Amino acid sequence: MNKSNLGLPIGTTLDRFIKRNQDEFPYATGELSQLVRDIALAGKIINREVNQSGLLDISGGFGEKNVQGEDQQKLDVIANIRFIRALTNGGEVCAIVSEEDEEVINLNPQSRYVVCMDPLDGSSNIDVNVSIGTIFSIYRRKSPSGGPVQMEDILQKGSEQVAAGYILYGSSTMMVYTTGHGVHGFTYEPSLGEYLLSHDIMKCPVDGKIYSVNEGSYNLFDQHVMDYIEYCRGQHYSARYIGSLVADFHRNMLKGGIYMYPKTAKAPEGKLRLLYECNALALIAEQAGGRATDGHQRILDIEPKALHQRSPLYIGSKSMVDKMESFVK
Ligand code: AHM
Ligand code: MG
Repeated sequence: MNKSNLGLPIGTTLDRFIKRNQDEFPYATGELSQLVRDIALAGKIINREVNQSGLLDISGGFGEKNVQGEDQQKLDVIANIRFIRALTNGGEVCAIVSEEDEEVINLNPQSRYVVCMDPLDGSSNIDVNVSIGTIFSIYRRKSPSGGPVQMEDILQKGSEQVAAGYILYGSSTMMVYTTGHGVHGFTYEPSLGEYLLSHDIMKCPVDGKIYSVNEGSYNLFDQHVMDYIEYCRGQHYSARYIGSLVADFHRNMLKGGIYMYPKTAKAPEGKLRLLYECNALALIAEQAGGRATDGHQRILDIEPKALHQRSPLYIGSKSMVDKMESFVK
């Protein structure tokens, strides 16, 4: 049987993996590992609903707009409800920041952890049976537990994350997470109802030949971004863009590539949200040996000023991100 680098065989359940690696979880009181289990459970429920989205009356628009003024899909809303419920029942979280909610959601004030999440990202792909994902970041609150959650608990830099990850609803469903000790990937086995270790120590190739960007917006990008895209074309790199951040990121992490969402003339801060889209993937990228920047600064060093703050994002293989940055200078 294949053994993982941590000494656990490929196929080990997520639960057992977490128990055996309890010392990977900072503060090791069991609360954080329980929280990761709660998120994994919510992911199973979302997975079930995503898989039925062509059958049940849950795809299509919800008829409402979210805080960003974007149309909400029914599954966006459903995923948000499922996650909030799982984290409420779990009791390990004092506050949630969600893409779908304008304000902070306050939960158990006795708890020590804050979760920032995009319950279902890439939602424009739901109705067309294309991969989508959940993204989550976990922070330890700074103010004492028991009291009200403060903005300093919420607006922490990405470098303060104690754990982060994503669940990809793709050709199979996978949960990928880090607690700052490497990146581990688990594939969901639906007949068992378990996530099984499939990718133990995930490493992003240092270099790659894939670039992922919405080239339809080419004329709206800054000159240096256009120049870098020209460079990629000149190198005969492959263009691969799903329009689901988790899926594009995951492919590039496995195969070597760069994902870019630059600022544009229409979106001067970029489109993606720092707290619940960029930071989690930036931590995963770095833990896998890759890089993530806004073009000027490491994503994980950005001081957030607002819940739904946006940031440009360049993320993936280290040498490709380095090269892109050399065009900025
Ligand atoms: P969402 O949170 O509304 O789903 O938007 C985020 C998504 C990313 O998953 C994806 O990479 C990007 O938006 C695609 O945007 P565009 O259609 O502008 O290329
Ligand atoms: Mg999103």
